[in-house]
This record gives sequence, structure tokens and C-alpha cells, in this order.
Amino acid sequence: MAERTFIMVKPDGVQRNLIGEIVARFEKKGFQLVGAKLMQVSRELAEQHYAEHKERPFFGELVDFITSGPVFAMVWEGENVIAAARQMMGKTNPQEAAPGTIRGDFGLTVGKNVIHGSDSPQSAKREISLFFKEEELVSYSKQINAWLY
Ligand code: IDP
Repeated sequence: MAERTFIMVKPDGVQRNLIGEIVARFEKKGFQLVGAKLMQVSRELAEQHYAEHKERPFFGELVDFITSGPVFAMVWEGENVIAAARQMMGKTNPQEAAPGTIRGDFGLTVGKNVIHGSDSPQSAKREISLFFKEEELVSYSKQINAWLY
């Protein structure tokens, strides 16, 4: 099975009407959407999602921000999608993210950097199962794959 990653348009991206722009970039690259939903993240889910940052001074802000409004959670599939998505997102701090990347094109500050994407196969697996039930993910094949692979 092709690699899968967890991608989330954060509350700032949803408020700024960037869902369509971000989905379009992943579609045009050739990746395949296998699950998506607009949702309100609970504090419990936010704390689980950001567990690795629990000891950081900005943990409270992180949880406040990700629960401040709806997010658009997605699972994308394709060859090397975990690393490719990180490249498409750009560096964590939008001020260091290259133009052409999502954070480079749409972000200004590290706290409101528009998008989250899993940083490894382990975190992809963990985050997908935190946000999605197995039956919410759809496996299917597309004819266009013959022109991509
Ligand atoms: P990533 O989102 O690029 O994987 P991480 O280091 O995992 O970056 O940090 C998670 C999120 O925490 C970032 O996307 C960013 O919004 C936020 N963050 C990271 N560093 C800081 C900081 O120094 N101050 C405030 N927020 C931060």
C-alpha cells in the first residue's frame, strides 16, 4: 500500500479560506485524498496530538490555538507523501519557509503557520489513528495513477 500522511489545515487556514488552495496543491501534485473532515478539535485530542510538546513553554498556546476554531483534517496517500508534504508545507517558521511553499506563501508567524503535516511514518500512523476511524478512510484506485507512476 502507498504511504499515507496526516495533514490538517489549522484554524487560521480555515478562517482565511485556504482549504481549497491547500487541497488543490496536494491534488495537483498527484497525491490522492483518502479521508477528510471539517471538525472542532477537543482539548483532550489537542493534548494527545501535541503530546511531544508537553514540556515546551508554548504548549498551552498550542492547545488554545488548535481548539480556537474548526480545522480541516485530511489523510493523503501517494509515493513518499510524508516527506513531500513537509517540503510542500515549508519550514515551521513561515519567516524561514521558502516562497512557493504553503507556509512561505501564506504564513507570517510560527504560531499561525496555517498547516500541520506528520513528520515521520510513526507520527503519520499515530496521527491518522487519533483523528480518523478506519471506516472514514477510503481505499480506491484512480486511472490517472498510470500517468503518475
Ligand atoms: P511542525 O508543525 O513544523 O512539525 P513542530 O516543531 O512540531 O513543527 O511544532 C508544532 C507547532 O508548534 C508548529 O507548527 C507551530 O505552530 C508551533 N510552534 C513551534 N515552535 C513554536 C514557538 O517557538 N512558539 C510558538 N509556537 C511554536
